[in-house]
Amino acid sequence: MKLLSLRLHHLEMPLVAPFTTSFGTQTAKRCFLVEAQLQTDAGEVVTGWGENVALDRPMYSSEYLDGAADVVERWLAPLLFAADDLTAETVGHVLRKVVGNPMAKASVEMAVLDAQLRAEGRSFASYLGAVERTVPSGVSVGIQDSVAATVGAVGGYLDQGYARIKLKIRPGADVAHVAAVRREFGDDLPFQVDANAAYTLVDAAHLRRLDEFDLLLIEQPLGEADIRQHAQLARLMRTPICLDESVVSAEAAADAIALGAASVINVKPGRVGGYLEARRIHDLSRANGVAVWCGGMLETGIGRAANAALAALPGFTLPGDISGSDRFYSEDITTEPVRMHDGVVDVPTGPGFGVEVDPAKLERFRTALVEIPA
Ligand code: OSB
Ligand code: MG
Repeated sequence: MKLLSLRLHHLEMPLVAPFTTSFGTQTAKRCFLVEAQLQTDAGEVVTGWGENVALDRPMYSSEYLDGAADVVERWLAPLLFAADDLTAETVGHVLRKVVGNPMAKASVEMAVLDAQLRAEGRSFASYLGAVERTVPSGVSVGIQDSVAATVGAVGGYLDQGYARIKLKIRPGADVAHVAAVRREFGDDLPFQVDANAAYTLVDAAHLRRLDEFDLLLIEQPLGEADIRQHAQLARLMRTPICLDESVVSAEAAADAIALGAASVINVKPGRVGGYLEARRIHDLSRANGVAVWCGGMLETGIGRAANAALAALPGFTLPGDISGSDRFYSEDITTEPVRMHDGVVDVPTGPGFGVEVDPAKLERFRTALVEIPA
């Protein structure tokens, strides 16, 4: 294929409620969608959509939204336009000289992949070799101001039918909240926590207090670079250690597994540089007996649809952060919102990612449209 045009649609969408993690509170979602037009070898012109998941502040990852847009415009787009024989599988190679910036790379690879699959009339799930038609839907619950509010928020999501609760924690809002949720909702609740790197190894004795609550896992207790320290913490705790921020590539996953730093990995396609690298991490983890699950970055209906297909691979044995559109948005940008029903989300079956951008909603939420010159 040959890339004909590349446009960035910058969006701002209000959240239904503020979302608080150990690194801050978010009240709106800013992101950009990548619209790529390609010409196939048969001469057909096809359009594909990608989504950039970088947050607007560099507090989850060093990559942040405006930086990612700049990288796409100034450094990735020229390489893509210069490629004569572009496929989703070669995007990574074409972009190899640009160091890092996985979220920027993932968003353009995603658009090329969607276009390629649409040209073939093939669904992303079929392309991946997905084996499930639905995937269990977990929800990520933000840090609340009080233990009572945490119990209330969790209860609300369980009433809706979510299959698994992930509670955000930070020092000062951890053991008491976890204990209350366990007490209120019982030992059978699939329940895990996410610290977003808020602790240090010095906190090991404190973190060990979480062991008695039989959590599925604790996600990223320590810093992004602390692979060895996570391995040390894993020897001190019974709760399985899951890495999120630290796993920025298949190589990082291989190191974490070899060092015993993770018995579970949260796979976020954006964080690792794209869906193809995400599948490589799935394959590697599966071969090493490490469980994976699909994380989320408050994606719109586009990213969530793609995540649902990824999570339908056989190694995704734990429920993902694949909640319905209404968990974060009163209105999504796709013609059909992602729906959680009976604790699951359906894996899309249509060509490409199987969802369509609604032009009216796109216009409503769009703050800027950038046409990148070829
Ligand atoms: O750590 O998993 C995380 C959102 C933004 C940044 C980091 C994380 C999250 C979430 C949201 O937990 C999960 C979702 O999109 O549903
Ligand atoms: Mg996380």
